[in-house]
Parts: sequence; structure tokens; C-alpha cells
Amino acid sequence: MIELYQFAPAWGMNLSPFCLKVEIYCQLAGIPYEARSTMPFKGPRGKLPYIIDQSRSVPDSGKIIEYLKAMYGDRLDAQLSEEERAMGHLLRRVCEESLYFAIVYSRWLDDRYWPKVRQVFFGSLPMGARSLVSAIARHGIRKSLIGQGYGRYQQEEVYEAGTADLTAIACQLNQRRYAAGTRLTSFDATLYAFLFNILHVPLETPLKKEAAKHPVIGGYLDRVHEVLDAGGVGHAA
Ligand SMILES: N[C@@H](CCC(=O)N[C@@H](CS)C(=O)NCC(=O)O)C(=O)O
Repeated sequence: MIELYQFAPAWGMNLSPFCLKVEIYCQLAGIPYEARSTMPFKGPRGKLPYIIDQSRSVPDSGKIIEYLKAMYGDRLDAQLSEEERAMGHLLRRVCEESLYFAIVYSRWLDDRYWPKVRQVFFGSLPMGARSLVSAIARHGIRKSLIGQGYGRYQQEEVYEAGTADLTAIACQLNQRRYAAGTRLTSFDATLYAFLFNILHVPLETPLKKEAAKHPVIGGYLDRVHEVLDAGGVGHAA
């Protein structure tokens, strides 16, 4: 059984889009796994998720999916045309290389949402440790966002960037049933994980308000959810 190492659930859900992406991929592809809660510093690259399969440790959501395809068959993407693959790739990059950092900003740096986020992530720590550990973690995130770029923006500029990403995603979803076209693929694991983490997390951020303005985004999440409820689309290789 594949062990998937990720953050413990918070608000009853998986608040890490990269970890949720791997869960959704496994569920769509019909690959059994066991979720294990851990902390990033315990992972081979200091980030989550990573998996352990047959004593082998594989970090990074993208590499994990490549590994799973190689080991258990490419159950979702084998039939993709070059054009479909390109569209899926572009949507994935928008989510992972841009939208992700707007989500991180909204949770960790925006003072309107930080108290709620601090409570859910650090609330179980004893009072003294809670302030210190959460301040250190917030400082680390601020530094990484400054390195990435969004940490140097004005607040409204970060949300303008995130809004532009969501508008572009909604426009694409208006033209196709799933990320790459008519079939569910690995790219939907990414798209679902990121959009879910905006629309279903109990923080009324500008990103959530923007996503809610595009019914096509909620409709897409519902469509994928139906397939997940039905047990995914993957068949044993
Ligand atoms: N490229 C990595 C990104 C993973 C990532 O950024 N994970 C975040 C959580 S969503 C993390 O572990 N952050 C902790 C840290 O940077 O200390 C992947 O696709 O798995």
C-alpha cells in the first residue's frame, strides 16, 4: 500500500493543494493509498507531499504522479493528444506557479485571515509556543513570498494577479468539460485541488469571492466530485 505523507487535515479538509492533488490523482486513477500526517521538515525535500512505496521515498507531487504512472500504468493520460496535454500543462502551471502563491499570501500574510489560519494550524500548541512557532512560520512564508515576488506586491496587486488567473481558468472551463478536454486526466487532479482550496475553505478571501463569481468553477468541482464519489475512472493496469 502506498503511504502518502501530508499535513494533518484542518477544518476537516486537506488544506495543501499539492497534497490534495496527489490524493485526487490516486482516487481518480483507482490507486489505493494510506494518508499519513507529518510535517514538511520530515520529508526528503523539506516539503509535502511525499510518498513511500515499496521502501522507496518519492517527493514532489509532479514526480509522485510520474512515478505512479510508471509503476501502476498511465491510467488517465495515455490517450491525450499533444494539444490536450499542452492545455492541461498550461492550466497546471497557472495553478502551481502563480495561483498557489496568491493562496499562500491570503492565508499567511493577509491580516484579515491570518488569525483564523493561525488558530487552525497552531491552535493545538500550548499558548506560549503557539505565538512563537506561528510567528516563525509566518516569517518563513513571508521570506519565501518575497523570493517568489508576490511578497513585494501591494495587497491588491496580489489579488489582481490571482483574479486574472481565476478568470483565465474560468474562460477555459467554459469551453471544455475537464482541464484538458472531454476526459478526466491527471491535470484535473491539480485543477480540482487548487480550485477546491479556494472555493471550499472557510476564508472569505478575494480569491474565493472571485471564484464564486464564475459558476463554471463550482460546476467543474461538482462534476469531478461526482466521479470521485463513483470511485474514479482508473482501471487496474
Ligand atoms: N513542487 C512541490 C511543492 C510542494 C509544496 O510547496 N508544499 C508545501 C505545502 S502546499 C510545503 O510543504 N510547504 C512547507 C514549506 O515550504 O516549509 C510539489 O509539487 O509537491
